Amino acid sequence: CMALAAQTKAQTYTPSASNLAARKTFQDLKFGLFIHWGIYSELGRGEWVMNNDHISYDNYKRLADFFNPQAFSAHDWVMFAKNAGMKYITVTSRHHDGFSMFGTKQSAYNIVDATPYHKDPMMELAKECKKEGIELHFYYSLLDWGRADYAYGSRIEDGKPLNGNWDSYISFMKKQLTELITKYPGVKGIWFDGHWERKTVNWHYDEIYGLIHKLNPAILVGNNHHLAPKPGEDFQLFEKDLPGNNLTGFSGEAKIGDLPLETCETINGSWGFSLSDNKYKTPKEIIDYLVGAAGRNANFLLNIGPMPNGKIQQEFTDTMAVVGKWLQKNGESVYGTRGNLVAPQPWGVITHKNKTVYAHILVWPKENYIFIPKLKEKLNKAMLLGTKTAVKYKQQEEGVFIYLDGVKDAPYDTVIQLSTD
Ligand code: JFZ
Repeated sequence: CMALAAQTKAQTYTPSASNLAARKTFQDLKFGLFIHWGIYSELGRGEWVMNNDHISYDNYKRLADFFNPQAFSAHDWVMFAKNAGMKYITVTSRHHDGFSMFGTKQSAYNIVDATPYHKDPMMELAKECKKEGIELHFYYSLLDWGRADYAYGSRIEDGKPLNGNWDSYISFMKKQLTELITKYPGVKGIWFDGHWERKTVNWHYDEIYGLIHKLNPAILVGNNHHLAPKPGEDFQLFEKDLPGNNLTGFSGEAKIGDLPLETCETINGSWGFSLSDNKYKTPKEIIDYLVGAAGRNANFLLNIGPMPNGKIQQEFTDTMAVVGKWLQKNGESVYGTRGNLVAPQPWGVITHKNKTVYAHILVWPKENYIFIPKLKEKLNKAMLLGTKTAVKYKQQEEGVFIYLDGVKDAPYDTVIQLSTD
C-alpha cells in the first residue's frame, strides 16, 4: 500500500501557485538568449569537440589549465541580451564534457578550482541578471562523457550503467542542482539536456524534479528529451524546431502538451563557439523565427557561443542590434502576447494580447490583401502598428480580409494592429 502510494505520487505533480505565476511571466518574456560557453570554446570547433575529435578525457581536461577568460564581463553579456530585446538568459552551467562552469563543491573539475581564472562567471551573471531585471535559467547536462560513475559507453541493465555507479551519479547531480538553486540569486529555471543518450536508464526524475521544486517551487523545469512532457516539468522545449513544424529528432512519442513552449535555434550553425562557422542568420531570419514562434505560442531562445576570452563576436552584436531596434518599435506585438488564435498562414502569423490582435506579414503576398480565417472577435479598427495609418478591412463569417493597397511592405515584418474592443 505504501509502495503504491509512492508510485501514484510520482505520477502526479501539482505546480504551486508561484510556479503557475512564473510560467505566465515566462510566456510573457518571449525572447531569450541561450549561451553555450565552456572550456571547449577554446578550440573553436563547437561544444562536441571532445567527442567528435576523439580527445581522451585526460587530454581534454588540460583545456582547463589554459582557460582564462579575462575579457569576460557579465555586464556585457546582459547588455548584449538587453540591446537585442531579450528578456532572459539560459546559460550552460555544465555541458556534456562534465566541466562545471560554476564554483561547485561536488567536483574539483570546475572553473574556480581547475582554471587559472579562479572566478565564478555564473555567480557574476546571476547577480548582474538580477540587477538588470533579466531572468536566468541554467542549462544542465544529464549526460557526462568523463565521470567514472556515469560510465559513458557502458551497457545499461535494470536502469543502470553496468560499469558505473548510478546512485553516486544521481546523488552528484542532486547536490550540484541544490548548489545552483540555493547559492545563485534569482535562478528561475533549469534546462536539462542529454536524456536521449540513455533512453533506458532510470533518470530518477521524480526525485530530481521533486528536489528542485522543494528547494524553490517556482523554478521552471524543462528537459530536451524530445518526448511528451513528464510529471514535474513546467515548460516544453523544442530544439531547432518551431513547435509543430517538423519535430526534429523527436520520437513518435512526442506531442505538444499544454505547458508553456520554448524553441531554440543557433545564430549561426553552432551552439559552442566555432571558428569556421560563418552561416550567420540575418536579422530577417531571426525576426521571422521569433515572430513565428510567438504566433505558435512559443518563446524563442536564440543561442550564441561566446569566444574563449569571454567576448561575444562582433557579427552577433551587429545582427542583434538590428533585431533589438526592431523590437523597440514593434515589441508590443510580441512581448506578453499569446499565439495559436489562428493557425499560421502563408503570409505570416497572428499574435494577440488583451483585446488587440496583431497580424504579422512576414512574406508579402501576391494579392493586395491577406485573409485571416475564423477570427471570431468583432473588429472595430485596423491600423499599421506604430502609425496613425488606418488599414481597410472587411469582416465576414469565414474571416477577415485586410486590404494592403497603400500599405508599404515594412522591413522584416509588417504588423497590422486589429482592435476588437
Ligand atoms: C543538445 C546538445 O547535445 C548540444 O550540444 C546542444 O547543447 C543542444 C542545445 O542540445 O543537442 C541535441 C540534443 C538531442 C538531439 C540532437 C541534438 N537529438 O535527440 O536528436
